[in-house]
Amino acid sequence: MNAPLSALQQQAQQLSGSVTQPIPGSRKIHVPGTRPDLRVPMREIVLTRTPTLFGGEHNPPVTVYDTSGPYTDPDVPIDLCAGLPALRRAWIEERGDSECVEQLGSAFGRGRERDPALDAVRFPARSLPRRARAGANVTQMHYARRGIVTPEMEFVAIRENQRLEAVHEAHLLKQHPGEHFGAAIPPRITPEFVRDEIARGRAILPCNINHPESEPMIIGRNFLTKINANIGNSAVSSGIAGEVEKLVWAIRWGGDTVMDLSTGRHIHETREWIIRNSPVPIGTVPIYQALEKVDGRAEELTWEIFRDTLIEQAEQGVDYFTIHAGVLLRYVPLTAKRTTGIVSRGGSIMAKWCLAHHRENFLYTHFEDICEIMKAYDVAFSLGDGLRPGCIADANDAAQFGELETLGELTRVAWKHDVQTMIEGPGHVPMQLIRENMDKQLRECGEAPFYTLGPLTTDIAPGYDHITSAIGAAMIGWYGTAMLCYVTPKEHLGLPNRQDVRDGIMAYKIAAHAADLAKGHPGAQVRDNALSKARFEFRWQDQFHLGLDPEKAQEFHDETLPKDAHKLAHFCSMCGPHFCSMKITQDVRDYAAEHGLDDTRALEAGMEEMSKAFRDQGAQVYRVE
Ligand code: IRN
Ligand code: FE2
Repeated sequence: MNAPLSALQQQAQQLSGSVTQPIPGSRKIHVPGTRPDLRVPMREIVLTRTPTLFGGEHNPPVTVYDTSGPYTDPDVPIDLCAGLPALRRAWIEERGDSECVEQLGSAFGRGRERDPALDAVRFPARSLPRRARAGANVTQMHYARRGIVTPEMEFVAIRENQRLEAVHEAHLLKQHPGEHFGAAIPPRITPEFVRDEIARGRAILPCNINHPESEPMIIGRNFLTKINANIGNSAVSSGIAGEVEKLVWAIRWGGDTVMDLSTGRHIHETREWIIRNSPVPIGTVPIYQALEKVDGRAEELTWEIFRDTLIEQAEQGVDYFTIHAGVLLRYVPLTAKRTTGIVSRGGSIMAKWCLAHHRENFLYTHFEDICEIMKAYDVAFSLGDGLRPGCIADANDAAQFGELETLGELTRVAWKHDVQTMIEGPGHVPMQLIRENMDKQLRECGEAPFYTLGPLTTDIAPGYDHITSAIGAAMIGWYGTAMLCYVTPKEHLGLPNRQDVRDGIMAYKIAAHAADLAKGHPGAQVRDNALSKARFEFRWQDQFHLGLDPEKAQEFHDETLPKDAHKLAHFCSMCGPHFCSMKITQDVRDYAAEHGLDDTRALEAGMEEMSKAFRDQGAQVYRVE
């Protein structure tokens, strides 16, 4: 690497340091599978011992699902210009059903502008793109339906179990039974269960054969609830390196998949950089790029331009495509009386095309042709909800539900081709109308995974739509939605920045985990129990480390009690030393133990004596300085 670096490469190399710090209190571990190249990364949160005051026992580490990829692994050198190691390459090649092809995509005009500096960057791990051999079908659904367990399926089985077998402590496993609305979550996920769910169409494992860098993950309602983060420049560009940094940032905080919604300049190159550096599946909306190719004039779109765009992106390694094939000509008039009409970008492009030509949506009429492309690379469908409601007033209307029925019809066509499929859902829906969406989706779409945008449960809080939507996301996740598409605080207002991405992801991690708790996923409560114990025992660092955002928790605590000594203090600044309920509870327990009483009798033992004991103790224990 002695050649002079382009400005972009320099920028990319600097970036890598800022987002690759290990997550505080955690270490990367790898759980081995049945073959030496199958090692499932997880994050182990290492805890301190309980202070002697509380019994002094060892607290076992807590293992959590880890989306952050090699970026938080100190053993893997990161160079964004080189891309990530191709983890799945051998698995893909040894199946023997795909072959390298001359890159068709480049012949289709990658975009109108090409920048020699961008073209100079070659990803070494990247050879020619692969595609299925003639007559072959390389989808995970196709293998599953033939009874084959792929290494990808074994990988996700291990990953979903979050190493629960290592948990022995009864208090950590204490868990309320769930209410799971007809889902069938087994106590332990096996590779065969993964295979059967994929074969049945109830889960998808998005993994394009041209994205060997990805760490397999699964989307389905009998698995942990996943979240998607959207990134992508618009005309107001943040630049390629900026987009890659957003990706690394989004997965650091827990994004399970990332959608690149780039439009504007260098769309092909931006995507190449994102995919080569992404350990999570990447989704796109190909109609956006097709629209760029016709200079933004929707009526000039053709099936051929769209088809070439699909192939171009499939060759790059996009793992799932949002395709708005359910926006039928006859549904468009149903949106006329809506308060906010059509709010989906892809939906409005297709509605415009349908009206301009007075013809049926070409995505619908060419749907089987699209399936042929999907199965040659294993790209999964994310059938777009182009007619989703854009406000509370339009929720669950005829246009939305008509489209959902068509998406059900298309799901059956996709399954005929063994193409993995999920269904996109709304939008804006008040709480009392959410359940109807989930029930109808399961019924119409044969239980194919639902992937919803929120839903936002009210329209009155611009600036806080990560919250209005996380409320709906938690509900619909509980009812059975498999993946939640995040909404950031900038929704409806502008492009999200770094902080907005983090805030959006946090809101959605909360919604997804709350849903998993409510559904009674085995072991979902382990982390809650460990954190609660740390909180009760005033193990402040452990409490921060077990949280979704250790850095923020630490910052907030430091704001009022910055000293190291305070990380051992038996109170926080919220109630102060004298009013800490947890401290008082502990004092009651200690008093009871000393006097051979149970907690209730201790309380009854006389307020006078109790208060004197507190006062005496307070004089020694509560002194801070
Ligand atoms: C998810 C569920 N419904 C819509 N989405 C996401 O919204 C979709 O996956 C994409 O990331 C984004 C924009 O889609 P439209 O506006 O083109 O439909
Ligand atoms: Fe909206």
